[in-house]
Amino acid sequence: MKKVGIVMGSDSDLPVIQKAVAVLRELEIPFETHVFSAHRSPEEARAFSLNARADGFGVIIAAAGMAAHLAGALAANTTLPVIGIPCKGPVFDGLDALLSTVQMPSGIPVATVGVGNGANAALLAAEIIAVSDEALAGRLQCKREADTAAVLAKDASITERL
Ligand code: RP5
Repeated sequence: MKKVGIVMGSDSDLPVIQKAVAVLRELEIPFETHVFSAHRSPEEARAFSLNARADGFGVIIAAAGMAAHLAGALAANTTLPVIGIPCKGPVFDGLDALLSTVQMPSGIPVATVGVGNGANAALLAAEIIAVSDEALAGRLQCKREADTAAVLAKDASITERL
């Protein structure tokens, strides 16, 4: 199976990445994590992205905050799908990173999930890989059904309590 490459701009983004890692582990998807910054270590970020397809990756997840260039910078050097996770910074509550990540000019797309939503980034990565992997598609379907059952259990519990 293709690996998911997870890149964070700083180790301070780790709490967001941990949500993605939990989902990838649950779905038994191989992944590799790195700290590469579009600003602080641009050569390493570029090399990772340039080599990602040859290195066995199928999707890249990129998490960054503030002037969040990371997802776009990685996308510039690969035709693999890149999923951006905007992270909250000390001001603007993540709106700065959201706009920086989602507002890519035409030609270099970044699929952007909600601020801090590592779980959705991993699920989207899984859905992309599952296009050509029936076993993974089955695990995704099971997870979807389990998540629905959990919501229905909450419905029953609230109705009973109130
Ligand atoms: C971004 O700047 C990182 O992705 C992080 O979200 C933010 C702050 O980084 P640190 O100053 O905490 O290393 O590049």
